[in-house]
Amino acid sequence: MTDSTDPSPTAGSIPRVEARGASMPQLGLGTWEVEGDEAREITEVALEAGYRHLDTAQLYGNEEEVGRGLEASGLDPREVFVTTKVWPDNFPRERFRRSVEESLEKLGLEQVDLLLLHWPRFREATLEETVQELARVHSDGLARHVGVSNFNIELLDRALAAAQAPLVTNQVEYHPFLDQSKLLSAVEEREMILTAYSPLAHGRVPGNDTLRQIGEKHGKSAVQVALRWLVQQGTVVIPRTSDPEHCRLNMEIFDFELGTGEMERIHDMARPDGRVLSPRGLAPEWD
Ligand code: 1BO
Repeated sequence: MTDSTDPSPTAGSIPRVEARGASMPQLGLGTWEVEGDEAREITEVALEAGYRHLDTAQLYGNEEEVGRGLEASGLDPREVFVTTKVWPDNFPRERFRRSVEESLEKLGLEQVDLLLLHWPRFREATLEETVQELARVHSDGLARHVGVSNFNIELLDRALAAAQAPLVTNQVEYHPFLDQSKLLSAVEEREMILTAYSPLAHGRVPGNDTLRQIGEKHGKSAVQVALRWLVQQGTVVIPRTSDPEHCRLNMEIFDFELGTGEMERIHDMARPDGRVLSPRGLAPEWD
């Protein structure tokens, strides 16, 4: 590992998107299902490669390892945008704040950059009560920014109406096989950012012929084309990987541009059954 006096040549090359006072690096490292030493190691690899955005969650069970990777990178934590998410079991008031404090302890941080409600499941606390708890930890300084994940437009509007803090993002599944045009427009109209998780559609992207053909013209892979298609729509993208080479290659998406026809050709790949993640009991009625 290099130390902080020897930054990667690509550090700082990732564009940022701004909304409601937040400035998010447009590419982040997704860490869902990356655990233990792998999570620590890939965090270090990503930061050394130039990533400055890490995405974790209470559910992932890897906040401690992500925090250790961040510490081992030698970077000033203020240079890295860290997101975590509160699991619905912790939405009730008596558990919410304590759970966020535990997340911070595991991450080794005094504050996260972004704190999200992970899924819109409101059993013991209403959406409105939960959003108020989110706003409270924001105003108490535990999170610089707050937002939601997996919200449909109706839930998003209820959250915005209840929130006493700006909600900066809705983090949802988005990739070429899923039409998210309605939600993306709604998020943009509300001056928020859409963060795209599962951008590689759980392995469906790499072997796709259309993406490969488009990539050949640009000297890029199908994966890089899909990621580029997402960032070119103004979204933040958080591909998950535990493979150091993939992690580095996922960064090489800011040196080429897809034409209008290519963008449309990829939009046309969306299918009604394109969604890969919709857990029963957690997922809302999708738009
Ligand atoms: C239950 C799936 C979580 C992905 O963020």
